[in-house]
Amino acid sequence: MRDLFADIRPQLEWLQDGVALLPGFANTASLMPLIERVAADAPFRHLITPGGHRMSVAMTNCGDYGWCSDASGYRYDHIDPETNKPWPKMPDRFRALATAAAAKAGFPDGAPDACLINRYAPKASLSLHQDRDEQDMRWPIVSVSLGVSATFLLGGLRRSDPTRSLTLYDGDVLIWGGPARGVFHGIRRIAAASHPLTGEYRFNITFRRAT
Ligand code: MD3
Ligand code: FE
Repeated sequence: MRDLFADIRPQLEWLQDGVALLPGFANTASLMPLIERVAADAPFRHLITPGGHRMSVAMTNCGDYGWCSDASGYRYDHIDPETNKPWPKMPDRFRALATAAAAKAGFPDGAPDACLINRYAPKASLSLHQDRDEQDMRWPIVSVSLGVSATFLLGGLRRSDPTRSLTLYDGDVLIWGGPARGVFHGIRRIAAASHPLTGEYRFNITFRRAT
């Protein structure tokens, strides 16, 4: 019976408690110019972790708060430390996408005030971590994948919990709420590949409520 649906992607799939996938929900072709506009004012950069490592993922932010990392630690800041100016405004269409996706997964209220944009070149990766720098854990995290696909590692609440991998494709949107908010997760080394929209890159946009 199940194989009859093997060629159909559902509109919303619960991957586990608190994790919803909206396959291909985002119109990435229309999002890409908005990313470029943000990056024109707040260029992508490789942050340094508190442990002194240069991240292989390049990052920028838009919205009222941006995620920052340096020798002193992780934080959300209204000011971009590279430009000493506030982060670029979050495009209205970014906010509309994030709130629409959250509503589909059962979060009808609230809106993001922070938006982190990650850029992965071939061989870039993001090691297993939790996101715990946000003050508001009621609104979920909404993530949007663009361009080259990636292998996402989904673990549990403890670092030692087993992980499962899933492939994230261009346009996929994930919503992480409630019990899933604190799970360990990461991105495997990106393979050398090409996508018509982004070339060799993968982009990921995460929407959060930082305050
Ligand atoms: C689960 N980004 O920016 S998105 C991150 O594809 C991050 O760039 C990855 O992990 C990326 O922190 C993964 C999916 C994601 C994002 C945040 C989460 C999953 C999450 C926060 C809590 C639990
Ligand atoms: Fe994360």
